[in-house]
Amino acid sequence: MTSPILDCAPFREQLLGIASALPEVPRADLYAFLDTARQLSGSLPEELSKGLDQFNAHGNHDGYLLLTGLPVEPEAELPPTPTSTPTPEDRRLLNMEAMLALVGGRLGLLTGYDQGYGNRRSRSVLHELYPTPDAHPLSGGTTETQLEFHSDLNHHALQPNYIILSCSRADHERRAATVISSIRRALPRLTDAEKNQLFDRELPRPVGVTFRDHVEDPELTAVVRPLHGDVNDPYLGYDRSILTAEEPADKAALDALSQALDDVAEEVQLVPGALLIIDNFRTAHARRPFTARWDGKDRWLHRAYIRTDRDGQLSGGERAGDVVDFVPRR
Ligand SMILES: O=C(O)CCC(=O)C(=O)O
Ligand SMILES: [Fe+2]
Repeated sequence: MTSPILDCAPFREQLLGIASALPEVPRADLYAFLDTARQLSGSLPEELSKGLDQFNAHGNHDGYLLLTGLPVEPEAELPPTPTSTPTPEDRRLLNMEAMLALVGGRLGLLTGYDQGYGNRRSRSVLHELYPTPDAHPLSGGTTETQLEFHSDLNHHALQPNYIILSCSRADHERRAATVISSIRRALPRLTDAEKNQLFDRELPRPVGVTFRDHVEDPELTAVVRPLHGDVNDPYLGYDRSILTAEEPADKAALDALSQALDDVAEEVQLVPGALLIIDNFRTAHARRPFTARWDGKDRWLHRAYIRTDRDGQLSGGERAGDVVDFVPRR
């Protein structure tokens, strides 16, 4: 089994050189920034290009690719970890934002989704994840509670293929591991009966839970299929905090899936200079609790969602930087 970890320390200087050709203020003209990143991603170091293309074409057993040793700024040169959104439009490009855009540009189109938690509406393409004092309990801004297993936007018809998280700062105590469970690893732990029960089984998923004030109809539901796609190599649609079933057979099969995901969970510690690509169709992810200190040095990740031309995500004419409305999966 090939390792899901690729050490990029040998390419640091080369990557810094490529990043220096990117616009200095990414949010001043995001389309232009992302177009340039996409072009430049054609000339990434060969070993990195190969690893990304291979992962994009076939996925892997672990459901993620972790790049380490990327050229993050020295701690003293980083601005303080943000404490509120939006990101100032004139903030200069950070190295780990550049890495996110280059890697994402190689894989597909960076895409924003109209979403939010409570009244914290977000339509951004380049996200920031940092501790937030009054975070919605299902958001990445949480700290003291575990963020439970989920795949991002699994009830969205245009669910992104990949989530990329790049790290400028880790949490002080290095407790905030990202946890990933791959359906390719979990599937052999399910019986045929459980797999049959979950495959293409349509479970209603209330939309208002995370899209509270952005949908006209508060009763609106989407449909989530816990296993779907290719019956021999299925995709996963899962959210431990939200997805429930009424029928005993569904409940039992979901419990078995939940246990299997726990059994195969792998922890990834995001440290400065690390970039994690999560296969959002083949995994569920979670995050361990940690403690924020509010000293300007808290955990700070950059995140983007990537669409590819697979699974009905693109219909032609889309650009990196587009923001899509909420479309419930049916
Ligand atoms: O903070 C992390 O490591 C993951 C956060 C997450 O799951 C999310 O923001 O969707
Ligand atoms: Fe997530």
